[in-house]
Amino acid sequence: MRLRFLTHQFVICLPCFVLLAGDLVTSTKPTEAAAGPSEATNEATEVKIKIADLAFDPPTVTVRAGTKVTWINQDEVPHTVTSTTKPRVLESAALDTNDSFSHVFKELGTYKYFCTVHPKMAGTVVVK
Ligand SMILES: [Cu+2]
Repeated sequence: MRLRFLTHQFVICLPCFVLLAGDLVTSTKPTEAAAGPSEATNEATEVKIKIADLAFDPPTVTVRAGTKVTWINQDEVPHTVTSTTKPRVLESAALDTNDSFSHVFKELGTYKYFCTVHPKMAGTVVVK
């Protein structure tokens, strides 16, 4: 009885675990690295932002200069990654499903962007 309960619980949590694992790759990598012994391990070299359900996920990321940020469209409709102000640091083509767009942020600053197809979709990359 007890064993069966545990097994049941495991099955329920497996998809959660997969989702969590996916999130860990994108959002907790810098945090994980921050616990490291030296400054060098503190720098994530790549951060991924998922585009799904008409939103950038996570909507805001904070990275160090030199970080490559990659957006991956996991939606059924096309999206763009476009700076809100000119000159446009970010100006992707329309990304179809599973297309991705990358940019290496070399200069400090706050980079706001949106989707030209769905202007209410907004995101921010903070480089510091
Ligand atoms: Cu869009």
